[in-house]
Amino acid sequence: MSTAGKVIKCKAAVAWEPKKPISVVEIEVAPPKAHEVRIKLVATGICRTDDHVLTGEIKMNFPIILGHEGAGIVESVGESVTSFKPGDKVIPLCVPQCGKCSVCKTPEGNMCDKIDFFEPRGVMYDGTSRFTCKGKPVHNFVCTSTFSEYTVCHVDSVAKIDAAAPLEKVCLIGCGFSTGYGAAIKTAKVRPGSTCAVFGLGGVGLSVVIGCKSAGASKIIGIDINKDKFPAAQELGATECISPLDFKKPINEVVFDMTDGKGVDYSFEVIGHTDTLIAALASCNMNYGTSIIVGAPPSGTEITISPTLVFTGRTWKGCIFGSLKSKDDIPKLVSDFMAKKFCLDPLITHILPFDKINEGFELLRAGKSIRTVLLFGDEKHTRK
Ligand code: COD
Ligand code: ZN
Ligand code: ZN
Repeated sequence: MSTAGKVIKCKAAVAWEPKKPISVVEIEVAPPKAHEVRIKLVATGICRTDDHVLTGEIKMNFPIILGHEGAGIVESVGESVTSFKPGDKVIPLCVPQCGKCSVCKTPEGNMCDKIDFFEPRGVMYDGTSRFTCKGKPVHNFVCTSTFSEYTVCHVDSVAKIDAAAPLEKVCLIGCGFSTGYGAAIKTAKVRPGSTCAVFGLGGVGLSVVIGCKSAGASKIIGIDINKDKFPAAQELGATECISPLDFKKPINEVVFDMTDGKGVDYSFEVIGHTDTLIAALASCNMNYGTSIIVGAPPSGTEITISPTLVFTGRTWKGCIFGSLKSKDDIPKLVSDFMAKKFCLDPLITHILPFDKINEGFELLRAGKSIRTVLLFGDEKHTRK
């Protein structure tokens, strides 16, 4: 029986307030309005940014349904939707691409005016939510909310992807993979034969490593305080891995020692700490090095640096979502994945049924997982 046009009752993970576990409860998902699509999620990853909302480091409106790294199938479409139809495989976009604002019209820009991250409202563009729990509205998260069996997205926040794509893998292209890979390929534009240092080897940092390697970097130094991350980093292309805890001298000096006193061509900060931001900047060549801020530092933090660090010629830049134009670039990345240009398996350390979402967060907090993928539905749930 068709569910189009009807309210769907389904399971979702609702975060009621910061610093509390999320609970899987029954919610109501309203039908999509004009220019919106309702999506049945098949899989979703858990990203550190979801955890940052739960810890209160990133401020959002509660109650909220988090999750922004999902993939699913269109269940129904609202009025005036012509570019999607029921049955299409899609990835919700945490960074939208409306195609009309000045940023979307700028070739290099990707922070579309419709982004709901910096001054979040947690509702659809018309100011209302499609989620309720026992009749009370629940906020959405960055226009995606993938921790729900069904979600509703505006067409500007969804990309249609290859019908043959395995959703339980390409869900990572919805955030972690693209954020890191894009930072290397699009933000830094890593050159063949160059040297790179990647600070932080979580799912996003490892995706930076994949990007550096596919761009032809000759030396990729992986840096993390958790040595359990090193085998995956080496499998993906890191030529050396080091822990700052093993050295008495500052880690940027160690990086200089490892590059004949030159510093790397490109450094990436993929942790979101102010001290490692400065260490990453100081690790790249003082004249022609580029340092990329990938990790979002906690709201309200400030740093002080010597201007000489940049004055001598270094470039310091940041990126959201790897500078990718989401609606244009996500389908292309899925096609590249299908063409085996990169592999996502090493990033997926755990697969759990959706109900075990809190276990997935515990694995992330304990540093035991790179990515946990939560599966909705009846697929075989196995921990890798
Ligand atoms: N020195 C070295 N390594 C460290 C240190 C340190 N002082 N502290 C922590 N680490 C390591 C941890 O051991 C861990 O391996 C890694 O850093 C961080 O990895 P995760 O698994 O916690 O996090 P990721 O990889 O999922 O994401 C990290 C980001 C910082 C990139 C993420 O939280 C973020 O800020 N994203 C915002 C950027 C963006 O564009 N987002 C788009 C939508 S989310
Ligand atoms: Zn736009
Ligand atoms: Zn994310």
